[in-house]
Amino acid sequence: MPKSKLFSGIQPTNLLHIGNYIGALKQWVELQKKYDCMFCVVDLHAITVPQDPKELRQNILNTAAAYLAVGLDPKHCTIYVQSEVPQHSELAWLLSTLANLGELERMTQFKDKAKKHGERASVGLFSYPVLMAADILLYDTQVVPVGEDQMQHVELTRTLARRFNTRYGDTFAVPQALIQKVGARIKALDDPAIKMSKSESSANYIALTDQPEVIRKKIMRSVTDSDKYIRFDPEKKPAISNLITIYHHATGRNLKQIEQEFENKGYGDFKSAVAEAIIALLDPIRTKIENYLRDPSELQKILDAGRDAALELAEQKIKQVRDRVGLGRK
Ligand code: ATP
Ligand code: LTN
Repeated sequence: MPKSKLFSGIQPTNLLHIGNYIGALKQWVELQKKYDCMFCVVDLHAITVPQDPKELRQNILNTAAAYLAVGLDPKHCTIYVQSEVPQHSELAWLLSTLANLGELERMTQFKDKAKKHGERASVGLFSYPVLMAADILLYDTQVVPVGEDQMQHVELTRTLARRFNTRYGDTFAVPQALIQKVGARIKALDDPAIKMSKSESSANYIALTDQPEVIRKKIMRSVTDSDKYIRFDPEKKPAISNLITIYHHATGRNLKQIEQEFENKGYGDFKSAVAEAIIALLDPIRTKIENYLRDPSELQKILDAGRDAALELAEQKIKQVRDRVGLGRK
């Protein structure tokens, strides 16, 4: 039996953070042996909001280095940069002719980001989910591991796949999202009402490359809830529940064990334990990222091979799609 196809990606917009790790990368590492995986650095998605070209180039390498440092193994998966495989853009255009304005207007990520950018929000930000659908459908993907915030985009992808198949004949597999239960959405350290995000201020997140002192400071300064108990209750105690979730992922201890561990202790003790657990988790990852970036030749080789493998698959698929739609000449 061939393995099922899996696709996922992260935008190279800034330093990756523990939200990205818990919500995405950690799962990827576990999934890479079970599925036939493509892990993409989605730079075309990153430019839907303004990016500095020099920083973008660096962030592409940083993101790829993080993929490898957390344990993605190019023997088991294809790691590559989205813009180096132009078929993504072509398929996005073709799918955009099937997507309608109403369904794109309902996307909550667009609504949130458009609010921030107002009249200057780009058309690309609006059609972002169509490009994401193209990424997924280009490889006949069956499984898409993402955080909860991306669920709506995967739903749209399914709709577009079915619509295309109905109109032009069976062409695309209809993919499924794979969401992790605890920690699908890590919250910002300075505001548990919003998700941890690399596009916000640095007090909001812990980057995979943050030094131990920085991690300690950020956790000790993170907001807490009104009473003094360490209890998992995301409704009434969103800040502490968020730290418990992070602690759970860093140590492997379950929620009950964690509540018991801190039953008679205060926020100070709890926060120190969380900080030390994160430091222990990130120490080897940070060192590996630094090593890959110090001499990027190995990283470059892996990305070259990934690009070539992706190009071959993408070209086969796009030929089939052009043919189904009736584009060009025979
Ligand atoms: P940005 O804030 O720049 O838009 P981001 O930090 O949300 O970026 P993305 O590149 O959009 O990161 O997402 C990469 C992956 O990480 C996705 O699978 C997404 O669902 C997941 N992810 C992002 N933020 C979180 C979070 N706070 N908790 C859990 N998963 C997250
Ligand atoms: N939109 C995603 C990143 C992304 C993605 C994809 C994830 C772009 N293309 C395809 C899974 C599959 C995000 O996390 N913001």
